[in-house]
Amino acid sequence: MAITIYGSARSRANRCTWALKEMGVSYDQKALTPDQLKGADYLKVNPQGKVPTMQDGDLTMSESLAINMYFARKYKKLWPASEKDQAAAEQWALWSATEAEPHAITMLVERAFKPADKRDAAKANAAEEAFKPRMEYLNTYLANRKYLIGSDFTIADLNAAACIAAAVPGGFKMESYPNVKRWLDACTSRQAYKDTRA
Ligand SMILES: N[C@@H](CCC(=O)N[C@@H](CS)C(=O)NCC(=O)O)C(=O)O
Repeated sequence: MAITIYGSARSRANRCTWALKEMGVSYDQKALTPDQLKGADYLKVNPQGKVPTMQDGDLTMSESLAINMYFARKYKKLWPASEKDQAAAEQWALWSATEAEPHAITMLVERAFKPADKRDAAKANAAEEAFKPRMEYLNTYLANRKYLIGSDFTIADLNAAACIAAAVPGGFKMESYPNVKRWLDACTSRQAYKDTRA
């Protein structure tokens, strides 16, 4: 039975379809209108009324980064081999979700998504200031590394890049963090990423 991903390409569902494309796994994608997102039918699938949700047989999951780690384990793709590196992949996913993404999303929402007259510049600027030390940390970490774990692109890179990339259309100047920029460019120039966003 095919995997179903609920959520459009403009939502966080695109990071799950990015992972599936990297792994060569087919899927059905169901985009939802705002009404459907909060409608009774979808609330039975995900009572939070959020996307993405993933269904694989009798398994229903939310949380995009956890969904991607499920895929990596299940298909044995992009999943580091050693227990130590698997722990690092989980560490990077949690760091991305808690330390990086909230600030990146705030910049994106307050500088690009909202209509111009509804944007809160002070909120966006505060998010930018909070994001800077996180990018400084990542920039130092990546100084002598091509990817986050070992020498190959893994699910850790995919999850972190998906969260951090949102800062760029949010007006964050990644050029000030050259190692992050090099790494992010390497991740987002992958064909599967481009296909997901096409
Ligand atoms: N931590 C969740 C966040 C899910 C989330 O907030 N998704 C947004 C779309 S990108 C959503 O469904 N928003 C609708 C709402 O909050 O009502 C994840 O990574 O999957």
